[in-house]
Amino acid sequence: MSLGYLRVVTAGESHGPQLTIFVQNLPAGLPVLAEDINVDLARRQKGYGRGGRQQIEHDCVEIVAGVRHGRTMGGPITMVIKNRDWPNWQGRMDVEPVPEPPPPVTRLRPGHADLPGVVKYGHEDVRNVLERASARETASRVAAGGLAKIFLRQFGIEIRSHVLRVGAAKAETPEGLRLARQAASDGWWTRVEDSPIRTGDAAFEAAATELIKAARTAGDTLGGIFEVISYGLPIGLGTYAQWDERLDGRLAAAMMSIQSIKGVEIGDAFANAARPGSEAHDVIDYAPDQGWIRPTNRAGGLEGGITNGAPLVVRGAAKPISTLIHPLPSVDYATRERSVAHVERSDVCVLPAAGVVGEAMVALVLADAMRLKFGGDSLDEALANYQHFQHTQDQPAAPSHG
Ligand code: EPS
Repeated sequence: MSLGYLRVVTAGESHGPQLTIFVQNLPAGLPVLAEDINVDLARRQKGYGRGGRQQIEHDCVEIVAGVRHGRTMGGPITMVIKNRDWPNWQGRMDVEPVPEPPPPVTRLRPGHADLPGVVKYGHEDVRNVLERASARETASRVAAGGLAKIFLRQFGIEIRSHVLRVGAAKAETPEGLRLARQAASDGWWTRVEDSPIRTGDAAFEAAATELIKAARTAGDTLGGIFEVISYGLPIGLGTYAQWDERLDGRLAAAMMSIQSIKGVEIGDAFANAARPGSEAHDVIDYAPDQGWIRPTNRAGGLEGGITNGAPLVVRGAAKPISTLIHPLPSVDYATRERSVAHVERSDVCVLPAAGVVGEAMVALVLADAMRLKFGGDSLDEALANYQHFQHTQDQPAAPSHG
């Protein structure tokens, strides 16, 4: 992924030996410990509705380049996550030719990359598609996003996520959660981190758990919606000046690139579409001791493609994942005869994990926007530039006598 300035490349197959992650253009001097990234990798692995694979994996990164004695040096950072499932796939996923290749996967799964993937790349074996299309790759994004979060934390920026919907079940969220980082919300976020659905709403947690249980029994899967809220952002990230530098567009692209995510909402986008303008926008106020005040945050923290100082609110809608234990009608790619889709071990609902991946993608976009705005080859230089800009915000413009 190439954003404006940060570069992130991920490599690796779901059942290959390892995932490899490159992140380029973070400043030198950033304090980075593998254990800080591992916290997020563990959060991504939790959640009710995952399949058997998560019992096998215990994701942790090894940082192999770009960091010395716990600080970045300014060069590309390279990280590796070993696949613990790899030994079970030897003979089937070897890099070298094998004397007896395994039978190919040929029964196409509707909704997966299987059909367009084999046609596009000229493969005979759907496994050559599904190994890379797999959402296993999201572990790499969480590792890259973990670095971005460490960078953002230096500026007091904090990113949270929770699940708003699983199938037909919907969460109720507390008043004020999207208005500012408030101590009153701490209890909510603690409950989210402890919840197997990643919600603070106990009734929703129970309803979602029942729905996932029923879907598993039926051999079915469930989608839903998660929300990522970023607190502590300065005014001024992104720009209206060029279409492809608007932050809304970059966030939407990053979110839509997550496997299974088919819709993105910023702030109250869909509710605003049904409101008159007088009820859709956030009025502006100012107090010398508080700065700019927005009593509502329907815009979700962005105006004109630029952060406006309010929390950034981004939602992702996930389709139900496409590997069904009770498979849909399909066609065998080798024979072109009607068949049912290929079945392999998979998850029933990935919403809790998807929110953690969403945090990572938002973190990467925001870290990129911070790098573009404040620059700096070292963290100290970036912080000094940031503080200078924030200081200029504290000064009311001189009254005009013209
Ligand atoms: C996935 C299928 C399952 C998931 C996997 C994504 O893997 P497996 O085929 O090994 O059971 O568990 O996600 C992960 C391994 C992960 O770490 O998130 C798929 O087809 O997308």
